[in-house]
Amino acid sequence: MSEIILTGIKPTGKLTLGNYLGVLKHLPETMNRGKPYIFIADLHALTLPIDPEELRQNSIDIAAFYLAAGLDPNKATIFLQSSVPAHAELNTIMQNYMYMGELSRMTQFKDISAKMGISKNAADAHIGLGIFAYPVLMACDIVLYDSDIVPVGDDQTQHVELCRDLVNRFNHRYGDILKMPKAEKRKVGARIMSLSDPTKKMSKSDPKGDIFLKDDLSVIRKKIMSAVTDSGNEVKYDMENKPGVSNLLSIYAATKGISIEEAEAHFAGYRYGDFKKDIADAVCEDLAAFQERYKHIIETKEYEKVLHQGAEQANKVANQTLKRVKQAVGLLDLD
Ligand code: ATP
Ligand code: LTN
Repeated sequence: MSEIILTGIKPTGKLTLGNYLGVLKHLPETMNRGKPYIFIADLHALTLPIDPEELRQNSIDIAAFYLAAGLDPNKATIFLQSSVPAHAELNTIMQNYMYMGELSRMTQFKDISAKMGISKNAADAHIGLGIFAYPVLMACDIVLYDSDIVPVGDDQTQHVELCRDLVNRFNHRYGDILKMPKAEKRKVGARIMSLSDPTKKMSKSDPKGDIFLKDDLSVIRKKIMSAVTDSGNEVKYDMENKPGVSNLLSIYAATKGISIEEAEAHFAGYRYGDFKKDIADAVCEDLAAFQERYKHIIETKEYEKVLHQGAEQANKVANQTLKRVKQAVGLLDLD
């Protein structure tokens, strides 16, 4: 069955190995399954403070990374969220159908609020409305394209669940208007942890000695070789007691496209030093080709044409859904 597959990355910082192994590397497979819509969530990037020039550069980088990962712009629609106004317009409608209670329970919002030192006294907090309402816009991104499948890392599944609740609520009230999506999480690589603190997610907006996709290969190798391991000397997957070793095993398995058990079997009897060296070799080999393609795309500015073409296709589809929703809720259609 042909599926509609949609996902996005927000241009909030330099992309990490977590973004690559969790999502980017697997995007080309979506082209064999159905119709992919792959976008740059630039409106979402504004939910936290960001320098305008950095936002522009990060957005170009993500477009180039999508192409470098192997997405074919003739099979996948690749676009900027901000070049499809229907996202913002649907957001204005849908914000009325999501509840403040459910939004305030989202882990991402709670984590960011805690980081900004905000706890109970939200009324005094200098925290933008956008970060609170983040899942409303994300739900709009998803439903605008009648998406069936939303491939995301571990941290985003909660937002997709909220989108499903919204679809249920909206359809219950207005009939069968929105398509029900489903999150798809990878078995291996859905949550790559920081190399210096393997109890924390490897994250581009809160980097902790993490691997960036644009790092020189020599730097990547060095970072892997100095990754935190654990006491003992056995290479074994045990996230609770051996988070460092387990994370490195996940990185290896996700890079090679094998299971954790296969990775464990490969490293049976290895010492930590040789274990890390093998992982550094595997990651560098994979990223070398990816970085070459990225450089070429940046030089030729191939992404410009792709984003124009993508915007045109995305607008057509998104506007149809928006029209359907406007009619359903009772907004006058003067066409
Ligand atoms: P931020 O730090 O700004 O929240 P992020 O690094 O988490 O950013 P996103 O733009 O939120 O990146 O994520 C893009 C995609 O990459 C999402 O599907 C997300 O789940 C996935 N992803 C992000 N970090 C990881 C990670 N450490 N392991 C696996 N997947 C990840
Ligand atoms: N919230 C996501 C980015 C994102 C997204 C989406 C992913 C915005 N809209 C719709 C999937 C579907 C993130 O932080 N990675």
